[in-house]
Amino acid sequence: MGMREDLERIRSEALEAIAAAATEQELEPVRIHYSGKKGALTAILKTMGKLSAEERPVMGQLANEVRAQIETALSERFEVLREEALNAKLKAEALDVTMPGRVPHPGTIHPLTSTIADVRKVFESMGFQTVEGPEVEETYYNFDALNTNEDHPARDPQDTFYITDDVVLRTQTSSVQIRQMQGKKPPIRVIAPGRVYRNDDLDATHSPLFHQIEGLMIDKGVRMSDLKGYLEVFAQSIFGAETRVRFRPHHFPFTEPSAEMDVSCFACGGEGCRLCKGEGWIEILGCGMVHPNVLRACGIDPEEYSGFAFGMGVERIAMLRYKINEIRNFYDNDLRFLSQFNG
Ligand code: 2U9
Repeated sequence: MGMREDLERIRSEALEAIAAAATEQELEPVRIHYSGKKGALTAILKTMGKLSAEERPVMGQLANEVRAQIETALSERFEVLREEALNAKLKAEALDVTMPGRVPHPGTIHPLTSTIADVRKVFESMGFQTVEGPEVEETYYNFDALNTNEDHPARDPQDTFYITDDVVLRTQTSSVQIRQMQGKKPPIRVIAPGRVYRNDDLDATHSPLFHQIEGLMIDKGVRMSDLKGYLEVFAQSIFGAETRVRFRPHHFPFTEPSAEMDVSCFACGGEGCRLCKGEGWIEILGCGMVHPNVLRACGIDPEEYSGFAFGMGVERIAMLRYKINEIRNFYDNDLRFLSQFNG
């Protein structure tokens, strides 16, 4: 067979193979086979020496033409396939910039946390400092120092969780204030928010774990009228400027005299409604003048100093403010409940 036929065959086979390659990876072996250093064209050109003097330039020209055509076809095909691959990749990784973004879910402040924060703010603005203490507490700090002696019913295991004979889960945050009084000289103005524990059955309004905020102010010449003034400011800040307060006599071992404070109903203004059960008044907290025995237990002379104290249940305040009728809602971690509070 002549060289011309060989060159023509290579040309048509090469062009066909180039057109048939569907990817750059398929085209590369075609390039090596036809135009590589050890390829079919090179092999033919090596036999040029055997040609006659007349034939050599003619075949040389044809060979150059075939090589140029194959190389052009290769580079054009490479270009097309590269572009196809790029387009396919772009399509696969397509990003729709018109899609709406995903809304972040930042969570909300728990209603007990926001109630504690609001009460703190009122008292901190009146010079009170917020203090904390242990939840597992010695009976001395939880009971004895608070004038609650050995035979007081509050100490009964029916009412209190005992860890040992003289260690309990605190039943009130007063123990925090006892520790404060022992470590400091008056004047003292503190509030103590935190968890407390009582051996109560769980129902709509009671939980064996709940939260309290207690307050204490000790100085020279602190009187019942100071207690009433501070607590009225508190009530008006939390329940509204029109809120009126009233004090009813009560008994606590750690205060004397003692009282419970009611606020005029913030739902009906005192007319009587479902929230205040027709009373016009709602019980909010307990309070009183710190018992001389409690001051003495803390090394404070009751002849020189006096003070008032108060305590309130955070769940109760939050239930009234947010019109919640089931205490378990606070602890269930159900987002349908929690997400209704935005701070
Ligand atoms: C010291 C001395 C006295 C804190 C007080 C109350 C009255 C009170 C209850 C409210 C509802 C507890 O959460 S509740 O069940 N508390 O009525 N607490 S006076 O008296 C103190 C505190 C500290 C050193």
